[in-house]
Amino acid sequence: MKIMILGADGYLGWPTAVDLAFKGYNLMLVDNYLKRKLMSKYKKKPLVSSPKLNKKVSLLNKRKCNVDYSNIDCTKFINLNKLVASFKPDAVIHYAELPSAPYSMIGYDESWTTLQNNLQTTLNLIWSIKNLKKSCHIIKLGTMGEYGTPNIDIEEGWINIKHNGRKDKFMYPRQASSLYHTSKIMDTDLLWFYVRMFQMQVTDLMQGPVYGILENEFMEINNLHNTYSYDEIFGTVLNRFIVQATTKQPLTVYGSGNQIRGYINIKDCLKCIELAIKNPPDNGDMNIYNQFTEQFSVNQLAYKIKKALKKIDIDVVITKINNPRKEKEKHYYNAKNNSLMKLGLKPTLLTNDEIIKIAQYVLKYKKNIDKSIINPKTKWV
Ligand code: USQ
Repeated sequence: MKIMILGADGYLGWPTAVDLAFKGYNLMLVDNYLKRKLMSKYKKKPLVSSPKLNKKVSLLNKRKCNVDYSNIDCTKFINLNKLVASFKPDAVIHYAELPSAPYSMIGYDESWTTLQNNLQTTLNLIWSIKNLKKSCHIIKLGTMGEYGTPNIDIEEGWINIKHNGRKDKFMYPRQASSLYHTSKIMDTDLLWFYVRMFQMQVTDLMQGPVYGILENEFMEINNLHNTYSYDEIFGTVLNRFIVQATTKQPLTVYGSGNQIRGYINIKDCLKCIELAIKNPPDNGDMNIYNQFTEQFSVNQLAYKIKKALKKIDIDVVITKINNPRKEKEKHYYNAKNNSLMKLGLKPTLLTNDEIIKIAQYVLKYKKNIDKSIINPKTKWV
């Protein structure tokens, strides 16, 4: 099967490429390094740096993988259209979006860059696939944050509504709390519109905050690490907490810490991607799956880390700081996540061992940690 991965240099893109390459898929990796450029502009860096795709791909192909790469900018339609027409993918995994809520809230330029990059890439992909004149499954990484924190159960993508004696099925209401998350809502809407217009095949994976690293011998031996971010803009909460804990800094719980999210280990994210590849919707249909395995409040997460790391003699301090974001801190949260399990996902739960494994990885590269980039400076209002 020929698979194109947009955003193949990133935290999820690169491990996905390694995973699928060793499973024998024929891959085309695409990235224009926008995230690297922004990280360097805002003086942020990942825990361990890694080479660009040319080097990474040549190492994969030395191991008999079938992988090519291109560093085109997907916001330029001509480039993406040409690449799709020549590679003729059976599926495209679309990660090529700016993923940071804090980045999108810095100011006008950052909000526009997020909106423009994310929507233009999605629209260009839709039209490139339409021009291909062949069935091609778009697998788009969405986000649980599109739903926000409604006072009712969160369904998987769709909801049946009964109104004045009649009923119909609609997309579940979406109400995000950052411009980034709002750009993902607009993405979903675009895809759903064109599924109806062009009979496309789309899977939208509504992922919660992802954490951890892919333990992979090939990546380890060749120093081709995940881009594990821990800074205030590009790091997600669990990865940040582990870095704070291992450098003896207090875990920064924003506000009351009662905000609940659905979390997922990066290893499970890769399993979900393969399940999506193997279970495409019919033409003119859109699968929407909630991609998380467990729900916790930020406080519960912080205490889990404290408890686990005590076992390796790390004393964790937890502190509550003024919430730099505008989000509900006390709310109902009950999101469904049965679909991926029904397809075969066996969740990797956040056990003490899993937390310790991530901490041991971080400890190995402790000398690289820049403490000055951790504390939140970006405020929503
Ligand atoms: N939080 C803290 N302390 C921190 C950092 C975050 O308490 O030091 C809190 C936040 O206030 C929030 C929760 O932890 O309530 C999650 O924050 P996050 O930064 O881990 O996640 P978020 O900004 O929502 O975005 C991340 C990814 C994004 C993905 C999303 C899934 O950056 O790409 O779409 O997780 S979800 O949150 O379900 O929308």
